[in-house]
Amino acid sequence: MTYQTIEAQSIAGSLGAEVTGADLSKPLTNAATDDIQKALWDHKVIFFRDQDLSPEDHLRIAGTFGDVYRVPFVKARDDYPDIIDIVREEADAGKYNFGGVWHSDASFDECPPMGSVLYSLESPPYGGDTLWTNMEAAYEALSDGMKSLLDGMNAMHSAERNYGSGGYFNDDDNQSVAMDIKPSESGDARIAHPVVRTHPVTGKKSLYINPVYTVCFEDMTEEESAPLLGFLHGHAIRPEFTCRFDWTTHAVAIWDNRCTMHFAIGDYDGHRRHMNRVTVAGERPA
Ligand SMILES: O=C(O)CCC(=O)C(=O)O
Ligand SMILES: [Fe+2]
Repeated sequence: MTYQTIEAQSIAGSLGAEVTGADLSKPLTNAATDDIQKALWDHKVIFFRDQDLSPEDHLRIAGTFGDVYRVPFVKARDDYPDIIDIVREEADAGKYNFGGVWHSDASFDECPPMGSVLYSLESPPYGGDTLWTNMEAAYEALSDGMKSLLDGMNAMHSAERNYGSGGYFNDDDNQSVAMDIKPSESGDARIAHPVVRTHPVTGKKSLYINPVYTVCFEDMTEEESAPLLGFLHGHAIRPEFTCRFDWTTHAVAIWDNRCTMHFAIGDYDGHRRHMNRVTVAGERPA
């Protein structure tokens, strides 16, 4: 895969590439914008290091992919309502860790985000890596019988376990020190999405379930759904489908939220980690 203005070096066999040759603090030429988009479709998550971004730069990069998605339940920055601060303080040691479970962002929404642009403002001295997994590769590796079974199924997604009225964040013991996360009754809603979705740009099929927001298959109980969902979740995070990014301060990750899951590793107790995220709106999964 070659590009006119950038180079992309894979960091793992299945997905993820580090991109060089782009200065994201400057408005991008049309050719550079096309290249970066193509690199994202090719690699599903792309990384840039040593980028000195203002909030305006950050918003402009995200804007090349689409409209901003306002993240529910998580309070945005006061000065930039389209940017969320993702912070884990020293005092969050041993508990709170935003994104510390395999998930696809906001799959509980009717139209979940297309992707995100995540920027590191402060990386801990060690740890705090993020993992991504390739849900297209996970789908491809299934047997023909399993593929045709799943092709016709829907699953129910909900924020209920995290942000619902009985969810994790409704417990005072689970509050973040720095982030303001507001559970509400709207978090209890459920929405059906296809278990196998087709990417609107590449036309490729991928698994679209995740262990946080997918509660059951449509028209089945949670108990009935758990064995197959459990198998699929374990299958989807087989190490060969994943990549791992070791953040450095001022690095950027852009991921396609439609064909990946990710996991933020909270293994840096006693240190601070601070990220900014701009989320890009997406379409209804089909
Ligand atoms: O902090 C991270 O590495 C990722 C957290 C997360 O899940 C997200 O920003 O969507
Ligand atoms: Fe996330």
